[in-house]
Amino acid sequence: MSIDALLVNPVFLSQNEAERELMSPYIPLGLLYLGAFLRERDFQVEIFDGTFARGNQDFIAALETHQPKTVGITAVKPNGDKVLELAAIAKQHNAFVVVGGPDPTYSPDFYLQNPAVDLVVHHEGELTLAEVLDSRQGGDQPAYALGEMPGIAFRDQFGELVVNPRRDYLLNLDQLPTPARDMVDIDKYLQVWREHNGYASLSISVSRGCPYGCKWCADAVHGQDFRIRSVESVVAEVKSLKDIYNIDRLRVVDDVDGLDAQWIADWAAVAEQEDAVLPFEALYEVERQDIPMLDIRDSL
Ligand code: B12
Ligand code: SF4
Repeated sequence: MSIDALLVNPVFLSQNEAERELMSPYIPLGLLYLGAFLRERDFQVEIFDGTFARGNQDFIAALETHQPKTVGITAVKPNGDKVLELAAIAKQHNAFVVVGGPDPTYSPDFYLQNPAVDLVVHHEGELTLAEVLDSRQGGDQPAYALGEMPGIAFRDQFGELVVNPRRDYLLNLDQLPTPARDMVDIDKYLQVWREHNGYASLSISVSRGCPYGCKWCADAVHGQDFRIRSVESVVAEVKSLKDIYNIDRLRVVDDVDGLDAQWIADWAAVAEQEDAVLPFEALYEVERQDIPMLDIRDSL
């Protein structure tokens, strides 16, 4: 059976000594958001997670099993070459190859210089990837046929790089489905965390965007428009992570947290009411002197 899309996490513990030394593998949350969003729109979608795979042979087996029309690979800078290696394998299996995530957002040219990559999706990915899959249904057209669709980059008929403007950010994050954690082997992640760190942690995203605009990071994937989920939706997700996976800690993977002290206070209050309290770690803007989050966290 040929599925619509295979989403790929190119981080292989088996091939990455630095990650093996840490042994704190994080689920590919961006892909799990994309997976949930596509599934909700009735696309047939699977995830190939390199984390516990033996090597490229497992990726090839996934391509042969699923015969995906589109392969979508997520990329950060240190994985760039690995992403291109997997893209070439996917291309040999006749897939339309899309690359997305932080590094293709910064450097679409690095990926599109390689003929194995058909398309870059830059910035927030849910709406753009769904629209790409929709537009390509029933056809084998080249990437440039997608024309002026926002949020993409491709090579035109003459091989020149075209980067379309980004798509507007999603304003109401509560409209997004919960990340499809069932699409990866969560039990294995938790087992590794417990064995190597003595506790089990899973990641969660509470907000998107960061208003600070530090020079080296000014064009972050989720932009400068800070958007935050409702306290209720976050508490419901944490409660389900606690109940289903029995985790000990949370890693909040937002660009920046603690901007809105009232939101943090409300989160703490509702979490206590709903028995959804867990220790967490998060990123905070380094020059801010007020740290309301730490007081509240300590009081839990
Ligand atoms: C949390 C975090 C971590 C955590 C957890 C990472 C993880 N694997 O979950 C830890 C601490 C482990 C970490 C490690 C590293 N990180 Co980090 N991290 C982040 C942070 C703050 C949030 C990432 C996140 O989960 N966001 C939430 C999810 C929902 O968003 P997302 O992943 O971006 O996915 C969306 C879009 O990007 C897009 N998308 C993503 N993939 C794909 C794929 C396709 C096909 C499509 C269509 C779309 C798409 O759609 C998604 C939904 O909208 C970002 C900052 C940022 N703004 O991106 C830095 C960031 C990604 N990290 C960065 C770096 C450099 C690293 C390290 C290399 C650091 C180091 N030197 O070791 C390592 C690499 C780890 C690895 N092996 O991959 C850089 C990457 C820069 C670059 N040019 O690539 C960033 C952007 C920080 C920065 N501003 O410099 N990181
Ligand atoms: S505070 Fe962090 S996420 Fe925000 S712009 Fe600066 S480095 Fe980027």
